[in-house]
Amino acid sequence: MDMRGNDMKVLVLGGDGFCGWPTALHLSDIGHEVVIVDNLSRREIDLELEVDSLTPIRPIGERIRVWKEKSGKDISFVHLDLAEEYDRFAQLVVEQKPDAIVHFGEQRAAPYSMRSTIAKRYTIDNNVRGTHNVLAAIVASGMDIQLVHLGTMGVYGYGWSGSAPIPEGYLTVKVPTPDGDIEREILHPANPGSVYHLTKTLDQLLFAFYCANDQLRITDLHQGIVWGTQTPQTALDERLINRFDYDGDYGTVLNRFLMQAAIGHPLTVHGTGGQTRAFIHIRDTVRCIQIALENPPAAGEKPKVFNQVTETHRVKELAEMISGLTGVEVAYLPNPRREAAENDLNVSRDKFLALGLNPTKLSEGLLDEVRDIAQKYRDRADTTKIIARSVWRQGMETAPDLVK
Ligand code: NAD
Ligand code: USQ
Repeated sequence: MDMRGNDMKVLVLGGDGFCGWPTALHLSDIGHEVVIVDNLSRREIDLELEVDSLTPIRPIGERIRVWKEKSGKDISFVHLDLAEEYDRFAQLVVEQKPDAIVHFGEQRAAPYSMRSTIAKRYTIDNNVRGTHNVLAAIVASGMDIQLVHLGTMGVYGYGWSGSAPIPEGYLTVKVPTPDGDIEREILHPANPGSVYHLTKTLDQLLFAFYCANDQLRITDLHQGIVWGTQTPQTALDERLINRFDYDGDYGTVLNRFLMQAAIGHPLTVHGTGGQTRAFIHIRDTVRCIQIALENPPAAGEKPKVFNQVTETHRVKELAEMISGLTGVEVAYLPNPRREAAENDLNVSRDKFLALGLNPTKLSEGLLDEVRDIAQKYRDRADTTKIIARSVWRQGMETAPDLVK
């Protein structure tokens, strides 16, 4: 099948998750044949942490039935562990003959990855083995299958390159030699801030090797923090609703602040709030995946890297903005993480814009999100799960509950 715009068969690994589910629906909506592969481990971690999505997510079978009812389109689901079930996955690839694989299927919370020795080992085993199994299965199939992987802005770390913009994946460096300087293009140095982020830097090396050795076609998307909940497809029916994490391990900063504002909980800034991070709305995430699929690298090219971000903000400024909109106070709490108290962040993001991405602005969507999601489902919140309690090193201090 044609890879540029015409219908493709796509395996969406991790397609039951926060980014994977709306992406599966978006790709199905625009005419691709979608197969979701997921071991439902994210739902099991909710049970382990005794938390639940703020939004009432339905079982995967029901989600898929409702999508068929609403759109007339089929999505299939395979319950499979990418890290543990290599043979089944390799067989699935041969049977399904996908044109492309989109890989979201990893443990993605930095605090969860730091909470215990068990969680550190699980995150490394799950993510690195899973990614390597995907690559090995593509090679073993002998087929030309494009891989799009969700990486993270956190592979670059914060502050490494001073005020220079963070490039899209690669850096040109001068190497001094006795015969004069030579120029080389290298992967941007890795500077992970958690065991989770470390797995994404290891993934990058796996991709570089398999592109060079086996001529695989791989795109690595260095995504910023995703905010928002719904896409046009997940909003079609309440039974298609996307998950919304607000707890101290899986909740990400902006969605946490929006939920906290909706229930009148002080906004939980870690430290001074001088941390600057990159953001993207979930509606733009799904568009970026589509654009990446439509613009694959050629065989033999090194991995194609896009910075998948639309805005950068300081945590403190986000808290002040939401406090100004809602009147909820800002709390400055001990930071449970080891991270720079302050950093600037200047990110190159020209590639997606050049390919037609029209970003959703944070300033336009914040209040809708508070009203339509956070306030609507506020009664489902467990306020004892809000404070972040996973610490980067034993003995670090965390805040007490601030429940009002
Ligand atoms: P999520 O936890 O909601 O979804 C991940 C999905 O993968 C879950 O459904 C989980 O059950 C599945 N999964 C995990 N391990 C698996 C395995 N071994 N086999 C099969 N399925 C497995 O996470 P998300 O927020 O949707 O993130 C998806 C990807 O995007 C992750 O790789 C993450 O690193 C990346 N990302 C997320 C964000 C964000 O803000 N959410 C930002 C940047 C990058
Ligand atoms: N923070 C607060 N208060 C909170 C929660 C977080 O001040 O209540 C701070 C954190 O200390 C950190 C920043 O906000 O400085 C971002 O934290 P986060 O939990 O929103 O994001 P992070 O841990 O970086 O991870 C998330 C996703 C991960 C993805 C990453 C993209 O969980 O999967 O890879 O965002 S990025 O940050 O660009 O690397």
